[in-house]
Amino acid sequence: MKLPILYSFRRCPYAMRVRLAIAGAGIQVELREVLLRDKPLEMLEVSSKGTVPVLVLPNGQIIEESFDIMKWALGAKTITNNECNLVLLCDTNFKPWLDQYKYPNNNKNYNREITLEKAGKYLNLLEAHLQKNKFLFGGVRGFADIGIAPFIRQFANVDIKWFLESNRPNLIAWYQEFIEWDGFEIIMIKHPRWFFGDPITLFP
Ligand SMILES: N[C@@H](CCC(=O)N[C@@H](CS)C(=O)NCC(=O)O)C(=O)O
Repeated sequence: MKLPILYSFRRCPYAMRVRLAIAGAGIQVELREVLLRDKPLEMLEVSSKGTVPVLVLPNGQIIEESFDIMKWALGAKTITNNECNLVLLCDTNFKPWLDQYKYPNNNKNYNREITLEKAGKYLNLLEAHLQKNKFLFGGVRGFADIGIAPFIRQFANVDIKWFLESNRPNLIAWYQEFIEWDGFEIIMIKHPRWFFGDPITLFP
């Protein structure tokens, strides 16, 4: 049976959220681990925008946004508007501040205080959700948790001391639960770079 093909990069948070959704949904795909600075032609032929993740379905349909791949995997009907909005806010609002924070040398006007204040607004919003429930929208890990956690992990890793000492106990507990979760470990298993003609790598 032909499987969907997932072009992925292990450390990309967009690809991580998609691998979490695929594994969580019990779907199996053919994984093609790419090198971002030398992307395979086979991937660029199906998705010229050149970002990972990209999913190629057996019927030839291409899904090239992580948000849409997550929805495909988990079933759009199971996801609420509130969950979607919190994930979209991560992508449009939080991620640009995360990039500034990760790569301060890319912006000569970089200001750490302003960046932390702006990113902190989104962290505060997550903290408010997590004061009510263990996960962002209830007692069970869902679309928003897996869609957002890889980005919070990246943020935390820039200055883990600052993150763990910030006054957001519920967010910190949620982050720690995520990084220690078996489901996260599974999607972070290392796979060699894919080349045309290689035997199929199944994921998960
Ligand atoms: N909006 C895209 C963003 C994906 C994205 O930017 N992925 C990065 C890696 S984390 C990428 O492929 N960048 C291209 C490059 O670095 O050449 C999505 O949600 O799938």
